[in-house]
Amino acid sequence: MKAFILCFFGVVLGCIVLVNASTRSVRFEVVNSNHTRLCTKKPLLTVNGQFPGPTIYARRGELVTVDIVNHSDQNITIHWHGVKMPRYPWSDGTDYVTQCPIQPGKNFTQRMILSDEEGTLWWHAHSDWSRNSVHGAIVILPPARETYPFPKPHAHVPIIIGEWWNAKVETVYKEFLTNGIDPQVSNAFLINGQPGDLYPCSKQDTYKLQVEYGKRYLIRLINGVMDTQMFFKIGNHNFTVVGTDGAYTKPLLTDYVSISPGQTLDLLLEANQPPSHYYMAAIVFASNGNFVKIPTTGIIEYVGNYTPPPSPLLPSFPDYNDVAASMGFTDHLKSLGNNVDVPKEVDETFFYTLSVNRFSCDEPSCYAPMRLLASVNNLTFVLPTNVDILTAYYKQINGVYTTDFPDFPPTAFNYTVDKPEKNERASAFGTAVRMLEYNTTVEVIFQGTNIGDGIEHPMHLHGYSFYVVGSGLGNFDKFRDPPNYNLVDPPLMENIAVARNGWAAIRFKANNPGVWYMHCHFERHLSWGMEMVFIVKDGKLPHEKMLPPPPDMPRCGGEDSSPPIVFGDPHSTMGKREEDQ
Ligand SMILES: *[C@@H]1O[C@H](CO)[C@@H](O)[C@H](O)[C@H]1NC(C)=O
Ligand SMILES: *[C@@H]1O[C@H](CO)[C@@H](O)[C@H](O)[C@H]1NC(C)=O
Ligand SMILES: *[C@@H]1O[C@H](CO)[C@@H](O)[C@H](O)[C@H]1NC(C)=O
Ligand SMILES: *[C@@H]1O[C@H](CO)[C@@H](O)[C@H](O)[C@H]1NC(C)=O
Ligand SMILES: *[C@@H]1O[C@H](CO)[C@@H](O)[C@H](O)[C@H]1NC(C)=O
Ligand SMILES: *[C@@H]1O[C@H](CO)[C@@H](O)[C@H](O)[C@H]1NC(C)=O
Ligand SMILES: *[C@@H]1O[C@H](CO)[C@@H](O)[C@H](O)[C@H]1NC(C)=O
Ligand SMILES: CC(=O)N[C@H]1CO[C@H](CO)[C@@H](O)[C@@H]1O
Ligand SMILES: [Cu+2]
Repeated sequence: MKAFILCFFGVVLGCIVLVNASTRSVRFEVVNSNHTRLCTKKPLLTVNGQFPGPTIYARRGELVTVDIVNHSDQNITIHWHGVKMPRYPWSDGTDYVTQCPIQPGKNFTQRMILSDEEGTLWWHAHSDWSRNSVHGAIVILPPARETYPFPKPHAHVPIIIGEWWNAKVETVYKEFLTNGIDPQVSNAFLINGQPGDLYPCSKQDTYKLQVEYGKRYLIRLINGVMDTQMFFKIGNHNFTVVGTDGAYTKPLLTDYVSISPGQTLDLLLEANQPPSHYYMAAIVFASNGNFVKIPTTGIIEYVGNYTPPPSPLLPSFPDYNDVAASMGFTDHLKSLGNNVDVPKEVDETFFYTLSVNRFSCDEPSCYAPMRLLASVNNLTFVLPTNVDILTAYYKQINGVYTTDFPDFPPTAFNYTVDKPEKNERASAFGTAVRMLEYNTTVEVIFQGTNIGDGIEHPMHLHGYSFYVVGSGLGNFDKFRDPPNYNLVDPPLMENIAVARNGWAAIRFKANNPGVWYMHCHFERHLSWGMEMVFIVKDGKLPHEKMLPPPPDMPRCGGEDSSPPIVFGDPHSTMGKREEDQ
């Protein structure tokens, strides 16, 4: 198909012309299916019964329509992580931000609109913690007559690092909400759904990749775990990083990577070692906290006749809390080209502090006197409950959100001081957005704080890729740091892991109108409120405006009136006994 015009619901202004593009169609049936790992059988929420879920293959610029049918007993939303969805936030799949959830027995047809993304992205559930098992890879190939900016791979190999709890994740999540502290630690990490043979009872549950000597493989690595960054290595093989987050990078030869939840990496692997079997393995990186430290392994098996050693050699990893190794890798990522279109001047500069807070509750309805929360600029985000922010914006429903999200923290202090005042650990509550005029150039400086003992924060923005122009440890210094920004070949990403008690600066041009979530991709921090929303207004020209919603948008009751939404009341969603919900 050479060219066609795609019209959304017959509205003339809602047409986009796709040249040399085609449409693909996929069906996702959300079901509960039984799966056994570590000798423990349990029901998992999955797409089509698969864990990990199906890989979507497409070419750059294509449209993929996905019919999502919810056969499960849970509310669900599906997000296309890293897909910018130009002018069409309606299919971004974030519950209570861009849509109401797809309820049991309902369906929703989502349009995954690819534009300039090429490489690896992924899709995952955004509701509660179901992304633990509801996820899969998105492989975006170049258009038919284009080539890769590196030698052509023989095969594409999606590798998803995942996580397994022996308990039902729904139960872990409920306990976490009730107890108000860190969740129960998971029992295993997984490579393509399998723990690998270093875990008990898992010899048969090991992912195997067969390779032919002399061939080249493009590993499309995705970190789908819930709460930690990961190191990944391959025994006896170095490899070349050629992309991250759906954009190509300068080739980077390395023997390990660090990858944060949400992030993807494209790794070119040459099968050029003596035919044998070798481990690929991933192990947790976390500067703080308690996590299972057994590596998850898969096996790379050369085809042919040879006598392999009884067990592959396990690659040696950096220490699980080696901050320098993790940051050192990420700092080496650069855009493929030079003089990229990073904004050289910015219209708006925001300084966002990221904190883990404490909420003291002494009312009779409180379950615990003290619980953990999280905030951006001291604001703990509270999701609306019976209408989503996008619908409220589009239909001008008042009282759902406020537009006063702060550009700076309410008070300046030494963010990374060793022992911040305990009584400074409280945060405020709100459903506040930051409005942006169309085409505004934006810089956001994320500042990790040591309130609540400091930890990494992998920050993710919907609707955009951003350039990571700078990062460092300690407090950001507005005089010392900006002159050192990389404005030549900064990496284009949608996730950036802000180091423990460190900072990162990103830039983007707000040219995608819509309602876009920005949040920490550690699931526990997201649940605790470490998130905010940008609303990017329409431009003047027709192609600068948001498209209208599809007719089958899921609803949850508050669309047609101005419901009384309670602000600043954490009890409405958190910290209650189950029987009170
Ligand atoms: C899962 O296993 C349980 C217990 O063995 C069984 O009752 C249930 O029907 C199974 N569910 C599915 C979807 O197969
Ligand atoms: C979605 O639900 C509607 C209404 O129940 C039904 O008519 C339609 O066939 C369903 N579509 C899919 C893809 O299942
Ligand atoms: C991988 O790179 C390291 C240095 O980064 C080097 O010491 C090692 O020999 C290389 N291994 C292979 C198999 O090329
Ligand atoms: C902030 O605290 C850190 C850690 O105690 C210290 O190294 C740094 O000098 C302090 N910065 C300022 C500006 O006081
Ligand atoms: C955050 O907000 C809470 C509640 O308004 C307040 O008690 C606390 O002092 C604030 N903390 C900072 C660091 O501004
Ligand atoms: C937005 O920027 C683009 C290119 O940078 C320009 O062509 C367009 O006129 C701008 N639109 C508005 C409304 O400023
Ligand atoms: C599912 O979503 C609907 C609509 O928002 C909501 O009323 C209901 O409480 C949700 N159910 C659960 C179990 O969260
Ligand atoms: C249409 C459909 O799939 N409905 C299912 C929704 O989920 C409930 C609970 O699992 C099932 O009983 C329905 O069959
Ligand atoms: Cu975080």
